[in-house]
Amino acid sequence: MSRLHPQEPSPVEPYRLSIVLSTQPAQFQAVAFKGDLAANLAKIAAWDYDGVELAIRDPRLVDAGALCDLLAAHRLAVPAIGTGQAWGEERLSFSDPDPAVRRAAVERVKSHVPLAQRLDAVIIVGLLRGVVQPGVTFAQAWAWVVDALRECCEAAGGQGVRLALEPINRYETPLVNTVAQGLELIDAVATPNLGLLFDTFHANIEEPSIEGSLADAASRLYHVHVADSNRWHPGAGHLDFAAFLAALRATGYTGFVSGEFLPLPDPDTAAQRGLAHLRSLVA
Ligand code: LER
Ligand code: MN
Repeated sequence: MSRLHPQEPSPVEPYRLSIVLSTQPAQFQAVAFKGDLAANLAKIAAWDYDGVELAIRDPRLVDAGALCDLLAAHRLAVPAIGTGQAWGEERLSFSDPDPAVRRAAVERVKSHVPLAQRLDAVIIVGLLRGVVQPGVTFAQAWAWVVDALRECCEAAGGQGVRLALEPINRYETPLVNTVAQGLELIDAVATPNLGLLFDTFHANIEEPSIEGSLADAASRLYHVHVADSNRWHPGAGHLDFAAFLAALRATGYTGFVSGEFLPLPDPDTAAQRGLAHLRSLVA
């Protein structure tokens, strides 16, 4: 299957598919691939994914030259860099009451910019925004997140890099659960290089209509995560991915659709079944 240039989506297969790959050990469960980077990239390319989304806790731990060589050897694009491990492993966040922690979170996001620019990847802000901590009001947490995003977006924008804010379900954070709240935050930050990441798993919990909220996100849709209703691979739950892909197409989105799902029944099977299910719907 031929890979597509970003500006030239095929009318037959408008979606390029990627899968989340962690460059370091991580506790977050919905990442199919952790461990041996070279072996995982080889497998993912052999299955005919078009790209990998890299979950990177700290760019200082990544040998960018070796990584780029491997990606080029396997002809894999990197549509996005995930930053949530800095929350999951280190508890860095934009909304921590400790200013030193907020500063470290902002600096961590800024430190992703050179690699993001090199790979032409968006930087994802998921759980790095944090939660509303005890003793902090929602308004205060929101204001800290606005300030942090503005600073990160200004630093990234100078290098032509975009940030994608991910609405996340209420069981993980109260800060931006829906597309509507995400658009409100984007308006408050008021920078041109901040958009949304739409994740079907979170949307299935939070959005009144998955297709309706996709349409609302359209002009600011920078990246997409797919997992089924049970966070297994697409096809393993009850989400209607044919309707989802049709609604996505209607937005004019031509970016990547990135698998972020549980490695079940095992990572290789999940990756292959998820890819096969999505491709069967657009074939
Ligand atoms: C990250 O992309 C995500 O979807 C969150 O559930 C992380 O906790
Ligand atoms: Mn996600």
